[in-house]
Amino acid sequence: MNPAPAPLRLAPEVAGALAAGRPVVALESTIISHGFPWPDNLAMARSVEADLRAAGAVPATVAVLEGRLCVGLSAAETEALARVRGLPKLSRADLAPCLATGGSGATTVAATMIGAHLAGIEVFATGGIGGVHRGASETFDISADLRELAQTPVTVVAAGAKAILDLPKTLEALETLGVPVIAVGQDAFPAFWARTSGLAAPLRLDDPAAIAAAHRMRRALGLPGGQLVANPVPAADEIPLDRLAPLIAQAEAEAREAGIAGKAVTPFLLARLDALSGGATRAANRALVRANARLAAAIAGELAASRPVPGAAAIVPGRPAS
Ligand code: PSU
Ligand code: MN
Repeated sequence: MNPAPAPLRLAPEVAGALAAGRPVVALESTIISHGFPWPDNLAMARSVEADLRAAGAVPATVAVLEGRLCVGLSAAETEALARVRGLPKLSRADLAPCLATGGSGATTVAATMIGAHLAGIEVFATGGIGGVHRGASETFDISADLRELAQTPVTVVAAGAKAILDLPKTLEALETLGVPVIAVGQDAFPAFWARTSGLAAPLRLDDPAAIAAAHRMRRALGLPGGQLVANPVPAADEIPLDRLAPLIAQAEAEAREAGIAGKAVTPFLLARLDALSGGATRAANRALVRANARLAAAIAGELAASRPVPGAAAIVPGRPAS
């Protein structure tokens, strides 16, 4: 028996752009519902969409609304998502049960990659991916985002992985999973609010065209999965690691004391750092998401420009003239 089609809903603007081969960039909804407080979350979502449009790409925010996997939201839907409290946070494991029961929820990096790929979108901009949490040898807390990057062919533009994580272990896990981790404009792996983690990035490509070519080459080789493009936070907005470190240590200690576990860990730590830094981490987070959107638009533009014209004959390798 053939499986039923996925309950996918593409916004008309997104469907039109994809059909015409114009650049489209996916955005996640967990960053709206769990990453920023109201009303900053709505302001952030609106500026990121505007940044994408200004750079010539169509924004496609992914979320589950009443049993449908939506790719592209109306302004009213984005606002409702930003206002509602206690929305489920959906990762790969949660997607099918939520859709099957007609539920609603916000998609993480992993679930957004799945929605983007089903819609035919190859580039996705966010803040920072999930990764291996500190203390993971005890808690086993490793984000499903890492495995998703290994299996779903979407290029994810992020400011590295969040500095609340164990970054050396996160890089090791990505290497094991065969995920290209590509720093942009520098050799170091960025640490979300800070431009550098002090760790070398495995790969570096400074040009959106080269990143797009590497994305295409992975497909040409028949390799599953995407790439992590690690774009450092703009220098004017960064919070250096030495200033962050004590705040992260305190937020972590509070999380342990409060018994925070599972999906609640990342939103708890982000909210505590926001308070402990007097809003500085939130301002840096907003700046880095916007920078990532601009880079993602450039990569999507390169992919669109290099896409074969619909209906054109496939290029066949020529025989040497005899
Ligand atoms: N980037 C941000 N803020 C966020 C997130 C990313 O700037 O809140 C979210 C993403 O949805 C990511 C999730 O997938 O945090 C990681 O959650 P976890 O550690 O539970 O996998
Ligand atoms: Mn987790």
